[in-house]
Amino acid sequence: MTADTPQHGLFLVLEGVEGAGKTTQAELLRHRFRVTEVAHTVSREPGGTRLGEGIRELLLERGELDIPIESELLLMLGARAAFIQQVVRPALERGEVVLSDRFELSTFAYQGFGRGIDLNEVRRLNRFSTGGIRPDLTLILDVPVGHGLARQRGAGKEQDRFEGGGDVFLERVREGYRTLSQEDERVLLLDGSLPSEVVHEEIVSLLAGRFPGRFPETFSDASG
Ligand code: Z5A
Repeated sequence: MTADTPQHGLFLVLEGVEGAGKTTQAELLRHRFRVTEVAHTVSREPGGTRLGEGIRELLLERGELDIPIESELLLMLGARAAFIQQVVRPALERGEVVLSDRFELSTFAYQGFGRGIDLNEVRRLNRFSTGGIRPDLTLILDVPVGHGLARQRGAGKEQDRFEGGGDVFLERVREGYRTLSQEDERVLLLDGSLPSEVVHEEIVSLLAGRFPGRFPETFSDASG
């Protein structure tokens, strides 16, 4: 949120290493928002806009491209500027709940802790791309790296550039997330290795408790 932009909606983010269950939880929440008539926008990063989906394809599917880590960072942030301007800010101004599958903590964890780019520089450039809009709450689904990768293999997902970085890289990313969760009260670490339905119910009761009056009573009662 910037000083000159009233933010009426609620901005929520799911984070975590590969296979942590972000997409699964985003879909469960999308369903819950729909059945309880909570106005919402669910999206993802990189992506969510035409530009962002184009950048996503470049970064994730064009393995033949040699992308320096500085370019990787700037591409993520280029996608983010469009995501904020075209998706997040308008939805917040409409008063909706915005739920994003990944956002700025991914950049801090992957490009900062993982790739080793100076974290202060990453944060500075990130602020430029977001215009200062920040999530009200970020939930990190924490799972051991091997556990998440095994889930993805089980789902038949092919390796992308980031998984190709190897276990050491992904361990740094996971540790990065854990460190970041200790620095900001708007960032919480959840156990993502529990069954999906259990994680979902924990998220729902956490949201209802953290933002009283923001969700209808049916939100915590609706059976998934
Ligand atoms: N990236 C970056 O470097 N910097 C940035 O700033 C941003 C991103 C924004 C985006 O890919 C890549 O971009 C990402 C970081 C980088 N790196 N990679 N790779 P992505 O977000 O599309 O990729 P992902 O994290 O690999 O997403 P994913 O495969 O979709 O994982 P997920 O969403 O966390 O998991 P899922 O799809 O919900 O579940 C995976 C499987 O596990 C599936 O079969 C589920 O049914 C199963 N699952 C899910 N939850 C459970 C539980 N609780 N128990 C058992 N099984 C489960």
